[in-house]
Amino acid sequence: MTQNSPPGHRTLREILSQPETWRETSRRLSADGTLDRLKRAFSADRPWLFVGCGSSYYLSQLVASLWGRHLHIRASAVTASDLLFSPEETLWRAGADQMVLISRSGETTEVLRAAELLKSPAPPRTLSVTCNGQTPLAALCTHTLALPWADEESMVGTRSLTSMLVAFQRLGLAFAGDPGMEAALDALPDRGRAFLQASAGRIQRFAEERRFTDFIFMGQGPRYWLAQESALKVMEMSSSYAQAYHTLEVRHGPRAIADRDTLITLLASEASLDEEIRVLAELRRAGAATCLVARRATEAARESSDLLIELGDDQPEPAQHAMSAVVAQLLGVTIGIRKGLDPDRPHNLTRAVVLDR
Ligand code: F1P
Repeated sequence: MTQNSPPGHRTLREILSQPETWRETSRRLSADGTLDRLKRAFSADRPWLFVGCGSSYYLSQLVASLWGRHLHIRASAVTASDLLFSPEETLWRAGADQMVLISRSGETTEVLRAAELLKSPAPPRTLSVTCNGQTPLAALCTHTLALPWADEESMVGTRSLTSMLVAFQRLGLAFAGDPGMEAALDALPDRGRAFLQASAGRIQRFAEERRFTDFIFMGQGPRYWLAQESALKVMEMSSSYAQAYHTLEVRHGPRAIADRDTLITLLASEASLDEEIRVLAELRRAGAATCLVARRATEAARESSDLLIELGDDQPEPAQHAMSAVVAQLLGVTIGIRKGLDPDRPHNLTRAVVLDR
């Protein structure tokens, strides 16, 4: 790729390549025995602590939430900085002796420091999950799960995050089998490709045609962490102001910013669909534009949204999170380009935060 490629070209290409990286992730992890190896080294019966920064922190929270909710594996997550600043309290709260350090680059200083801290006095079982196996992080951990095929040329992480999510979903299933979820992850690459064919153009056109200055992403349960990741993508790629809330929390103050310059995106969950759509409808009546990502297009879903993205209702919900994450990636890259920015080279960002040590 030359330096002269059009703005956002690389990022967009990587966003659209995700179904293939999901396929590769599932194929490699079972073909090379990684899942069996990790299943033998770690335990589903002991608590886990996930650690990361930025997108890797949101992924940590998302996976901890999904493992607990669907697989009954006890897991929690912290930022690397919280572990560094208050290690005793953090480790006591988590009660974990299996640590997962997530870093796409494997170079983020805070994560490296956290891995160093965990080595003493008694080294626990530590798993580094990264898209670059040849990093200092891997050297500091007892085990490594590397997904180099999912790494990006771009600065902003897109397919790396969703592919690490698929890897964690596969690992969770290795511990606590769920045939329905296994089948849904097998089908995910084809579903993802069909989803992009049906929805990518609609999301891009919507983001090109409408002008927004503020963005709110809403979700409940695990989707709250997807909402955080979504807001970060829009911030990074389009230098816009984006926030994330638990859906029903938006009534408790944030709705004050809802007007015609605000885009509010709901990542809806089936269990709370009616309640969440009520919030979305209220915000639309307050003047905001609304985007709804949901399993099915009910009448209320259609009435409350300017852009409705359907995921399909014939797959388990956790198998759809990777596809849900793509919506904000496409919004971010399209809005960044429309604002005259280059999402391949976001303002003030580096690929990883590497500090003087
Ligand atoms: C973590 C991270 C990214 C963010 C930014 C700085 O990177 O916070 O999520 O987009 O570019 O670094 P990593 O530890 O996952 O490599």
